[in-house]
Amino acid sequence: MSHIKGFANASRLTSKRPFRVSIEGNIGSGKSTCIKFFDKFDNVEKHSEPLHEWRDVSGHNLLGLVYSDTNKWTFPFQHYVHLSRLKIQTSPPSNPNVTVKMFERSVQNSRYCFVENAHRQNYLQDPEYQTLIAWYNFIEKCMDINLDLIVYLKTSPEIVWERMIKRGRAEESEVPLEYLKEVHESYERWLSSPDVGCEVLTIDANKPIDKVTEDLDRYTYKILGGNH
Ligand code: DGT
Repeated sequence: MSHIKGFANASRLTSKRPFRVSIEGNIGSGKSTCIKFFDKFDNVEKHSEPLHEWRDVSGHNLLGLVYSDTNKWTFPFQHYVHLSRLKIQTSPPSNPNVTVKMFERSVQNSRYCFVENAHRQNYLQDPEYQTLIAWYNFIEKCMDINLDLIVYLKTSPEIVWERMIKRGRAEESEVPLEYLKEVHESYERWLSSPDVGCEVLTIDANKPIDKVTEDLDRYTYKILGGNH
């Protein structure tokens, strides 16, 4: 069942910038398909996860490295993810017609989902974790990184694990179900917290894609913040 967990949105500091929507969910939850659904709206600027950048940081495939030796490479990988998300989230709109900016995952996701999980699982040592937090806190203080809405494509780890294996992305070939359970738990903790900072629209993404699309259609007014 889909539902909206909401409260007053105090995060949109300036009416000048576009409405910011982050599409969130576990690996294989269907975030890219969800973003494609909004292709038909000219006023929506869309950003998929910049996997191509993570795969070629001056010749280094950071995504591949993090899965090949998670303890060693999580620290630089999260740094890079953080930087690329920050660029997407805060860059000015590409043209004056843009009133909504939609992106796959957010700076907040990096901080409160993946970094928290990495610390809990000891993929990040405490000094590394504290360094990443210090960066996040500084940026949060100095820049408007606020979100206006999170669309949470909620799934069960078993279902997304099957999808992930089926799509056969090279870097993910050895990712165990256990990891998807960890990421799921981390999402649940973050998005059920009273401090999440914006409304969360939860969509049941275990369902087949046509059913998810029906929900996206039904909630378009909400997802675009009335800008359609
Ligand atoms: P979708 O459409 O929901 O299947 O999403 P995709 O396939 O476009 O993206 P997804 O969720 O599979 O993410 C791409 C890969 O990047 C995946 O292996 C998880 C990884 N990833 C993304 N952000 C982070 C992060 O902050 N930390 C870590 N460790 N991995 C991340």
